[in-house]
Amino acid sequence: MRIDIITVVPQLIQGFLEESILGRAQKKGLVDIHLHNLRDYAVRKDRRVDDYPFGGFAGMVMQCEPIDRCISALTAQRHYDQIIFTTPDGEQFDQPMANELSLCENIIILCGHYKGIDYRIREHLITKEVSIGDYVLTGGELAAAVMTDAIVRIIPGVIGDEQSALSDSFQDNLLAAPVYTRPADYKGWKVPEILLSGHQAKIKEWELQQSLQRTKTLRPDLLE
Ligand code: 6GU
Repeated sequence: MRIDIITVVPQLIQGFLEESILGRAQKKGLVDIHLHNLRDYAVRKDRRVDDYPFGGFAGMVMQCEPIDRCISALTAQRHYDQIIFTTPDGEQFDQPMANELSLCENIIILCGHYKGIDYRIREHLITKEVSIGDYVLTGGELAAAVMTDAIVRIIPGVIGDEQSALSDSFQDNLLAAPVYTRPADYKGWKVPEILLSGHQAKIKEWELQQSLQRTKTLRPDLLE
């Protein structure tokens, strides 16, 4: 899978992509992530990519031309399954959307910034508008990082033991059961006896009951 991220602040995402599981996934060739600095596609000498809004509103708006030039340069080279724009008024990102996007061959994520982007880009080039929750961020970079992380970690081979991506909270609409490691007794805080029993069938049953109980208590909406 290939992910192209377009932003005016690539430094915000760069370090995040290079570390840990995402960094290893790229080194292993399981995903190919490219950052594009929108300013490289600026048409003005000062490399600015925004301008005053028509109508006299406050703030600045990202111009059509740099975005169109950047997206066109990419789409001339390969087909993209989705051209995503990050925006607080987009469709809410969730696990099913991450699952669906992880099956794509190529996607573009355009990070929103400033007051917004010229609406004609959204009308003519964007195929999907996504928000990561009901709050406002200064820019779409964190949203792009969140989406990329959630999409890449479920690509087969990215997480060591493939079982673990499937047993996540939300993957089956249930919250995950608690986990423990050594020591079995820490300052008198004890690990549940059943987990030390070695009885795999009973342990599985305990895990499911814990998941159901935690979901019922913490996120009853997931059971509806
Ligand atoms: Cl995708 N962008 C911005 N700027 N704020 C957000 C968001 C996106 N999702 C939630 N808040």
